[in-house]
Amino acid sequence: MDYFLTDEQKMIVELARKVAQEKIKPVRQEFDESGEFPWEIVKELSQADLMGLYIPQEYGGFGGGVMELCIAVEELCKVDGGISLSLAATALGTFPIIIFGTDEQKKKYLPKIAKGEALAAFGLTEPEAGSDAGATKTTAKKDGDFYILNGTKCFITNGGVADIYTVIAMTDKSKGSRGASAFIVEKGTPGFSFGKKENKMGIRASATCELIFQDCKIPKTNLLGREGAGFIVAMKTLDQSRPGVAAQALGIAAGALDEAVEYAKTRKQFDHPISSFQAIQHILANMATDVEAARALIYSVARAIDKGDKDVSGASAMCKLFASDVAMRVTTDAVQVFGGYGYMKEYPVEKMMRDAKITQIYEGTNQIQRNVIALDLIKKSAKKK
Ligand code: COS
Repeated sequence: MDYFLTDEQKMIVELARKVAQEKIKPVRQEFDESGEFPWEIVKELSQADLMGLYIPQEYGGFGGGVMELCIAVEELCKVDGGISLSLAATALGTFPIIIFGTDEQKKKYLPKIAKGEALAAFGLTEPEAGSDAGATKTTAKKDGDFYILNGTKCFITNGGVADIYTVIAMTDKSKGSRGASAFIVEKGTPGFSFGKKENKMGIRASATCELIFQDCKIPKTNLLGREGAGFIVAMKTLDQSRPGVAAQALGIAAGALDEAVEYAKTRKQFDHPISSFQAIQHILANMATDVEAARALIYSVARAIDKGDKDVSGASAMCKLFASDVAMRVTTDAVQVFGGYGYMKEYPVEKMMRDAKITQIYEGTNQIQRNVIALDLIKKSAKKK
């Protein structure tokens, strides 16, 4: 289908495809096995000017939006769903600064991120505050011109490798989620260290680790938005970033579909390529329909966000819910089309299936996405009356 991308967007797709095919594909298996962080690919993404796609031009970025981010992530994830997270997770950590940062904060942090000189990460999740983001335990106590942070964040993508962290902490526990605030914390700040690096099922080339704050003193100028607005900062950030996770899922699914079609054309059984059997054709047809439907939804929501639609919580959650379920179905079917070979590490589809799973979990489980969609639906129906 032709989604009528602009010439600039077509160029982004081409650039991302080139990096994916020439730089990522040859090393994807190696990084999956080692679980090392792919610094050499971050360099390639920076040199291709892909790290600043969604950052405004006045702060050194390309000046695109969620759509530009999504098409790049999709293209990269067709080849590898983990390596390109250096870009997508940086976007998640950067959106709070773009949406809520002051001009000074933007000038200080965005140009470095746009050039690929600094990665970012988003610190919301805690051992006891996953789906229940409002149950944050990390505290930020005001002390003159500073805040003192204490607590632990877990499962933080780009944890340890990022230089800039946007972190949610409680400034007033008595107010519940209205007592949360958002802060920018720089790597190297005394009292800020990293804990366990996670050994994951998939997206193994992305860095995931704990953030530990022990009397970590940060200037009050690092507060994002106003005190008490941290929960809203987190929710608005997720509204904007969930289409990016959906694009990751879409890329993984589209990559698996391509692999399955190629394999079905070459694999012979009963003297015929298995692509000639209707049983296989129907699997491929379902996979292709799923992929196209996910793409259509993601592109339309990304375009709506970029055009300034602020009422996107439900639609953004739909993107992630639908595309991640598609990724799981399509990659599982790709393994099925490959048969026994699909289960083996010599072929890429088993990794795609492992990489797909996380998209149903992070940035809110799909159960949480359904809650968000349903609440939005009910709220809007009440307004109509
Ligand atoms: N935009 C603006 N405001 C929002 C909002 C959004 N997207 N979502 C919620 N709010 C507001 C609500 O309107 C409410 O405001 P009032 O107090 O003025 O009524 C406030 O925030 C609290 O909302 P709610 O009562 O719905 O909060 P809950 O504690 O019930 O939590 C969910 C809501 C479950 C949606 C939230 O905790 C969530 O998104 N959890 C998943 C978090 C997540 O994605 N974690 C993954 C880690 S990040 S990789």
